[in-house]
Amino acid sequence: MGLQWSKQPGAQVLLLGLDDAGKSTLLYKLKHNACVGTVPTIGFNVEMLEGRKNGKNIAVTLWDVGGQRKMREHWPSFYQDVAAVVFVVDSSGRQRLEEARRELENTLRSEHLRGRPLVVVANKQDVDGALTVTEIKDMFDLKKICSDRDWFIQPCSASTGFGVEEAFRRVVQMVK
Ligand SMILES: Nc1nc2c(ncn2[C@@H]2O[C@H](COP(=O)(O)OP(=O)(O)OP(=O)(O)O)[C@@H](O)[C@H]2O)c(=O)[nH]1
Ligand SMILES: [Mg+2]
Repeated sequence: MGLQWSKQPGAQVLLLGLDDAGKSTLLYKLKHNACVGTVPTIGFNVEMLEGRKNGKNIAVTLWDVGGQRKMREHWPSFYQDVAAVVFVVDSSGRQRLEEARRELENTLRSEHLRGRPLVVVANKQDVDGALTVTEIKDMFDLKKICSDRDWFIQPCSASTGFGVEEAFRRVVQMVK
């Protein structure tokens, strides 16, 4: 990572996505199994979790970087040594999906992230009328933009906890 001074052991996993997607809510649900009130992230939050892979415990460091437009220009300083990317999407409305798609596509173009696995988290599935994983997969054209990496799309609600553990398990399975 750009932040070598604070580099943590184990797999470094980056949580990205537009502002308001639910990245910090997801992070704290995973870490504390609690739905904490969040404020927009200026900078980043970082938490360590234990995952289980091939019968062994592995340390996973989750970097939750702010998604506001001004913050996105700092995303690339987190790309070095990343084992996997989690891209969180607000599935509750269509208005910002194109913006999210563009940011994801842009992120995946980075040389540092070449071949790194991607888990798209289709968050806010608790909201009535939320887009399904199939709709998001198609809108993002995930098959095409992820032709050179492992990927998975996970329905989730960071608020209720639905799909949260599954998303984390997927990430752990996919890191090299
Ligand atoms: N209904 C619903 N609301 C959610 C869910 N996840 C997060 N939210 C809400 O969405 C808002 C934004 O959540 P955050 O976790 O702060 O979003 P973020 O992606 O960290 O935003 P930035 O830090 O600005 O990038 C908050 O009001 C959350 O309570 C969810 O699964 N369902
Ligand atoms: Mg945040």
